[in-house]
Amino acid sequence: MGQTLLGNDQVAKKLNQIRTLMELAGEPFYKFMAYERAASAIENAGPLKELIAADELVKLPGIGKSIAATIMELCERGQCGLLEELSQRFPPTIFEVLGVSGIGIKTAGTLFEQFGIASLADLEHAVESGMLAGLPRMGKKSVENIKRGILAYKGRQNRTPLGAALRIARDVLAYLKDGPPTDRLTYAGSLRRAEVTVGDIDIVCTSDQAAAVIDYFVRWKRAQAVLAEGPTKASIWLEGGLQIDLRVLPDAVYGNLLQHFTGSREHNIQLREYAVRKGLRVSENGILELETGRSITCRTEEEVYAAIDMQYIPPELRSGIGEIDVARARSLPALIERDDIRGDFHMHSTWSDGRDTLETMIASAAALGYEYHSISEHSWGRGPKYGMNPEQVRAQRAKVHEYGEKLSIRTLCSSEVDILPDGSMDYSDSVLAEFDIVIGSIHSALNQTRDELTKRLIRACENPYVNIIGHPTGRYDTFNGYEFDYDAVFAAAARTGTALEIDGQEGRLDLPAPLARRAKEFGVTFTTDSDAHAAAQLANLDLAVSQARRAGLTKEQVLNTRTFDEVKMFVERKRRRTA
Ligand code: DGT
Ligand code: CA
Ligand code: CA
Ligand code: ZN
Repeated sequence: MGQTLLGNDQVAKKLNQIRTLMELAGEPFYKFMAYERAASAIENAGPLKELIAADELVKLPGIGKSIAATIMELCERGQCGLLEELSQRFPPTIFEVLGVSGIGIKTAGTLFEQFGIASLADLEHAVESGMLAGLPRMGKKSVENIKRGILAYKGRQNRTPLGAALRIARDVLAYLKDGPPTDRLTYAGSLRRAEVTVGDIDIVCTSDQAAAVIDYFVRWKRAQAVLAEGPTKASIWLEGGLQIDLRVLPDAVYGNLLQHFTGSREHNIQLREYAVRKGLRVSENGILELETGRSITCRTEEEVYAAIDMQYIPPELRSGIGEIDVARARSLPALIERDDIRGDFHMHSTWSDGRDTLETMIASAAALGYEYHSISEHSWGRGPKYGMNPEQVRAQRAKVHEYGEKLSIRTLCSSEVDILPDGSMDYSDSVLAEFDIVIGSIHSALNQTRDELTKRLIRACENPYVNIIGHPTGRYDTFNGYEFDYDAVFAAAARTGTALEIDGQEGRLDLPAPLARRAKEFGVTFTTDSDAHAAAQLANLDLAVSQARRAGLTKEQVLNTRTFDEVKMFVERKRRRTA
C-alpha cells in the first residue's frame, strides 16, 4: 500500500460515524457495536500506517477481516463503500440532530424516517411550529429538553474543548517566547478560567516593542488568516477557525491587563460596579481614583484586587456568580493546587483498553513524583478483550507490586468495576475485597430512566467495597450525560463515605464543576483523576484539578491530596461501617 490518507483519529471518527448510521438504519446491536469497538481499538493503537504495513490490523482487539478491510479502504481512499452507502441514506446534517442532547438515536431515526427531519434547522422548525409536540410519545418535558438541547448545541458550535485549546495556547506561547523580547506572557480569557470549552484563545503580553511582537505573531506559520492587526493588538485564525487574540501593553499595567482579559465579562461588570461605589474606575489600563484623578497601575493581579479592597479571586472562580461578595467578606476557600496532589487513582494499561504497558504507566506515574497511584483496569463485563477476569486481576497484582517496588512508588491495587444496570457490581464482594481501592463506573444501559439510574448509583454507593464513583454523570464531549437525581446520589455518597470522581479525561471533565460545587454542599469527598489510557494522558489530572478549583474545592475535600495511609484509612472506614 502507498500513502495513508487518514490517521488513527480520523479513521476512528469515520468508524464511529458508521456505527451511528448503522444504528440509525436499524441494524442489530452486535453489528454496529463492532464498529464502536473497532474505533476505540484504533484510537488506542499504534500508528495505522505501521500496523497495515506489518499486516497486524487483525491482531487488534475486536477487529476481524471485514472491519480490517474497511479500515484499509479508509486509509487508502479517505472514504469507504460502507460509509458512502450509509451516507446516501442519511444526509450529513443528521449528525446535527444527533448532537442535540435530549434526542437519542432511536428518536432521530423516527424523526427522519417519518417526518423528514434531517438537520438542526428542520428540528428547530418542528419545535417552533408545534409539530414536535404533536407527535406520539412526545411529552411536554421531552419537548422542553429538546429545546434546551438545541440552545446548548448552538452554544457549543465553534467552541474548542479546554484540553485541545491548552495545547494550542502552549504552542503559540512557545513561539512568542522565541520572538522579539517580551516581559510577561500568558493566556487569559475563558482558557485561564478553565472553562470546559473556549470560544477563542486570548494571549496577553507586555513588551516595549509591541509593534515587533505583533508583526511576529501574525507571521506564525499556523495562522491561516489575519483578522485584525493594530499597534497593540492582533487576531489570527488557525485552521479549523479557532481565533487567537493577542494584546501587548507596557509591563507597568500587566496586572490590569491580565485581570481585564481574564474576565469573565459578568465578573468584570460586577467588579467595576463595586469599584465605582468606592470611587474607583477599573479598566485594562489601570484604576482611576475618581476624586483625585490619580491613576493606579498594577504590575500584578493581586494588586488590582487589593486596590479595590477585596480578597484576591483566583481565575477559576471569576464566573460572576457571587464570588465578589465572598471576596469582600474575605471568605474565599483556599483552592486545591496541583502541588497538593499525591497520587492518581484512575488509569489503564494494555491489560485493558490502555495504549501503554503496565510498566510504562507505573514508571510514568513515578516520574510525575507521585507518592502512590493505582492502575484500575476494567472489570470483566467489558468483554474478554478489555475486561479482566479475577485470575487476571491476581496475576496483574503481582506485577503491579513488583514494578512499584522497583520504582519506589506506592501502589494501590484497584479496578474500574462496571456498575451493572441493577446497581450490583461486576465482581463479587469477595473479589472486590481483594482490591485496595475500587472505582465503580457506569458504562452500559445509559438509557435507563432517571429513577433507575438514581437507584443504580445509590446502590453502588452502598456497596462497602466501592470507594469512588468514576465519571459520575457519563458526560462526554457533546453528550451531556445521563440524568439522575443528583442531590439524592450526592447525599448517598456523603452518607456512605464514597468519593465522587472529577475525571480529567479531555472529553469528560466529569463531575462538571457546577455539579461538584453542588455535591460539596452535601459534604462529599472527591478525587481528581486522569483516567489516562496512555502515559501522556496522566497530565490530564491537571484538567481535573482545574475543574475542582472551579467548583471551589479545597485540598481537604480531595482524597488524592492525602497520604497513602490516610487513603487506606478512608477505604477501611467505609468497609467497617457498611460491611
Ligand atoms: P470565550 O472566548 O467566549 O470562551 O470567553 P472569554 O471570556 O474568553 O471572552 P472573550 O475572548 O470575548 O474576552 C476575554 C475577556 O476579556 C472577557 O472575559 C472579558 C474581557 N473583555 C473583552 N472584551 C470586552 C468588552 O468589550 N467588554 C468587557 N467588559 N470585557 C471585555
Ligand atoms: Ca476567549
Ligand atoms: Ca477573545
Ligand atoms: Zn470509565
